[in-house]
Amino acid sequence: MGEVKVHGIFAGPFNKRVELALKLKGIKYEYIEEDRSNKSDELVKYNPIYKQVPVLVHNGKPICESIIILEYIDDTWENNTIPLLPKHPYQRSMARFLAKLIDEKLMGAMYKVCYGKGEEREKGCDETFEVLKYLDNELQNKKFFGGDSIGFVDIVASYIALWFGAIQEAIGMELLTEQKFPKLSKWIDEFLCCRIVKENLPNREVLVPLYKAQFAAATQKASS
Ligand SMILES: N[C@@H](CCC(=O)N[C@@H](CS)C(=O)NCC(=O)O)C(=O)O
Repeated sequence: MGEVKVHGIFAGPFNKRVELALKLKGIKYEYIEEDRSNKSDELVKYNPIYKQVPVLVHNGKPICESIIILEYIDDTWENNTIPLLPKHPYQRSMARFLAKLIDEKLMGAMYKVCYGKGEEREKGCDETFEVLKYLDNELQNKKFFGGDSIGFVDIVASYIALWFGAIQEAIGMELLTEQKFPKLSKWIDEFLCCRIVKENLPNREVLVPLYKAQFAAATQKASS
């Protein structure tokens, strides 16, 4: 197994993906909390371009970017557990496509919803609905995106299960409703009920004030 370390920040959606994957695989790791305003020398050394968390350090070698780290974890510890990514090449590609859709399209759209005004914000809402609808259809009658158990896409989509709801509450908008997205809503309930998820993700009640403060600071900065 070797020495495994994860650099993260409290309640960070990207490092929580990595931690969830390690927990699901039963890999022990040391967690190193970073301070966003005073990043450690190790973080800057390990991720010199982006200087962001998460960084996974395995036997002294750093790996950056949450999705790349998830694939590394799956490839490195493949013997002892259910794989995170499907084996079939087409399904693997689809899983990677959905992960990219969440990270680029959905998060980009939510940025417009949170920080945009007027038309920009409306565009953000439309784009958000488009991705959520796609994901809702993608679930078909499966319990998880990965089938009967949590897989790669479920871990990436933990952002939707938890952080998305907290952001909605913080900005006072309800975009993901059971009526509009019944399958995705059911998936959120199933996902958040899993022991490993409950034990390792932060409480929504903790996230909402953090986002409220973040949005209030951005509004104040924009108006000053
Ligand atoms: N695409 C990256 C995003 C990582 C990211 O945005 N990390 C944030 C924390 S949630 C960060 O380190 N922010 C600090 C900064 O940018 O200064 C990934 O998937 O790992």
